[in-house]
Amino acid sequence: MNRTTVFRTLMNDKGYEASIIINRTNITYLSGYTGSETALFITKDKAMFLADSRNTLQAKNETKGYEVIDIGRKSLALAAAELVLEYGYKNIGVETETITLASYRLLKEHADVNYGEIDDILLDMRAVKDEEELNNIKIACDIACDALDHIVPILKPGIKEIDIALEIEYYFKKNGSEGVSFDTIVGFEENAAMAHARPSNRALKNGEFVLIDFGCKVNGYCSDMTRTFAVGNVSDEHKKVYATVLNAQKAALDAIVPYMMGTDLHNVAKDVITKAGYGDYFGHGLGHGIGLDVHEAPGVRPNSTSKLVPGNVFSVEPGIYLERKFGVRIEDLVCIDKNSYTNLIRYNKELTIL
Ligand SMILES: [Mn+2]
Repeated sequence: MNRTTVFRTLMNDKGYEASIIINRTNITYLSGYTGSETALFITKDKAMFLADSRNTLQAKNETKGYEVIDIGRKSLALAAAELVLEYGYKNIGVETETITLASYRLLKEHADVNYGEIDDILLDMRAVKDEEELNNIKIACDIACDALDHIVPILKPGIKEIDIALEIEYYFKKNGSEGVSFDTIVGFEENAAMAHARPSNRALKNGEFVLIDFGCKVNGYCSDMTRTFAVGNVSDEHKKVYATVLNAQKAALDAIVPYMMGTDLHNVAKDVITKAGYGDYFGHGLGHGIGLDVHEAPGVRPNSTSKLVPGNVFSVEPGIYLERKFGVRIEDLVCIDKNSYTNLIRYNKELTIL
């Protein structure tokens, strides 16, 4: 069954006669279209693709099973509202996390019916990867590992954070990926204590940690990995914190069982870090799903209601962040299968002193 058919069934089960899809990732996932500024109108028996003249040709080329409608100079919301009226539907699904208040008001003004949420249907569908999706993610992971091999030789005192980020991004585009899946994070020593450090002109010194968190895209699918390297003689505290993060990451990987709760997996890593005395310095969730978006379902964090089911791909990335000192994070991506899991990142994570 194709994705649009599956979605339609789930949408009908929720009581919606039609849905308006505007989220770019969801549009790509359902229709295959890779551009922007379009919408889908999916009913019980029709699948329509709304676009203006800039995008209609691309839509015809990339989509299958969709009737491409040229909306002229109308806004997408107005064109969708007119379809709601034309078909006389009363219950319409929308992506509440994506639609703007302005678009919602416009819909209500022109077609005053009930609009409800369908976000979870698509998040849950996207969370379970098919073989082709998984293969794209695997290739993206392999390219990222190769990129890391490529830049390790330049991790020497004097190099700047931005130089490393630039080199990784250049490598990605030169070696079969579409480019980065998110802005490359490179943090030296005290900058690594900021989980999402922006690469700066800070030059590397002997005895420091280098945290690199990065990923690329292949056919729209993201990879994401983090490694922390030591350059020269790092202190015992550096080593202790690194060992703690590594133990937490390994404990979490060992604990993965299909159908467990994401929040339980988070707690495995959190407990290791807490017992070592660093519980207050691991503030973020252990992991996140990944696919067409770099952050998607399932959630592997406190209070997540996600169950980790076969086909899920997510990160396992504990970290410890010591303000004004340094930070460590180690991140792999795993895919759950019927009995266990596969680690998609094949890259050394024992402490490497360069
Ligand atoms: Mn991540």
